Amino acid sequence: MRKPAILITGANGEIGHGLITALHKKRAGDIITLDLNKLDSRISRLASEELTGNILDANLIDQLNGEYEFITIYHLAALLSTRAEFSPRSAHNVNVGGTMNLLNLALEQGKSQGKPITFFFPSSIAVYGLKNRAEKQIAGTISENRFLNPVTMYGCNKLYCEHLGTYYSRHYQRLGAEEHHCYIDFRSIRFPGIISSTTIPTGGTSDYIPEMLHTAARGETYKCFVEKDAKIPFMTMPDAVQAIQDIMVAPMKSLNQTVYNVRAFAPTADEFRDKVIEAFPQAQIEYEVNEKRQNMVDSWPADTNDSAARMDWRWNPQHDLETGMQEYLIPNVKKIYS
Ligand code: AKB
Repeated sequence: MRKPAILITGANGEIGHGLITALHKKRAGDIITLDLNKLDSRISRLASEELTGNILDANLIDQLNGEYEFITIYHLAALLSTRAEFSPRSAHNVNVGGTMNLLNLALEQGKSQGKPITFFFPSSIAVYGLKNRAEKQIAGTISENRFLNPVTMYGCNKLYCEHLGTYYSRHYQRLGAEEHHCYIDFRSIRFPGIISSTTIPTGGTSDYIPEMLHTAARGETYKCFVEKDAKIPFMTMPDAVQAIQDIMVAPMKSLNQTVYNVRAFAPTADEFRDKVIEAFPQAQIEYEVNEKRQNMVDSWPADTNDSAARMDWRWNPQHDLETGMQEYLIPNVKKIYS
């Protein structure tokens, strides 16, 4: 008999840490994790089974299909934007090839269980592409259907996988003899930059904000790789994890789309710097701009419109910049680094 379970790929990543903890607390069911690296000791005890392996390993995916009856799949594994620009081909293989493997696993599971498997896919503001700062200025706050011209491999991957998920969910094999059945209930969120008090991102381009905070808390000098007026949306990790849980429990009929923007605040690099210095007056935060990474940030929106998420599944962030700093980020990073 296959065991009912939840699957989380990329479980050792930043979102993985927060999501496992939240699902375990909620007693959501047995959690099976799959990651290239062994799980961090802070979360490994929360997993019912921890698999160290590669989402590109088709045999491993088949083995999972044979052993478990997945109720929900959280497919978090991905190479982030900066890392992807250094190795576009492996980013495509992991981000797109890996997602195809997990969508096909969900399809097999849905067919054998005779009902749709709920599938969560973390997308990103990187799906948007603005030509330059002037267009970014004019565009302002962007809703889901505009400026979908990604200029990074990561952005291309995320946008294509959004379409793949919608295809598998709503249009799979439309010329097949069989009438279309929905075996995958695909739900996706376009995340802004995310700031965690307990983990630091690797390989992203929105990393300048969490790096600035954690470096200051460690009492070290931080050289910010974007301009003072660089601006994109952000949210705290608890809000990111809450957004995932909220969209995944929303009734299917209330969802008018498969992909949603979410955001909480959008400070410039310098506005965030001021907040960090308020909390750590000794902090040394300088600017050493990396033009190429600056261009990537310039191609992303200054802010996104999340009214669809608020309407369809009552998304509502707990933290704005002030409360995010005072109630969550500062107290926790002070505890960690003191
Ligand atoms: C990145 O910077 O690559 C990610 C993202 C914004 O999707 N954090």
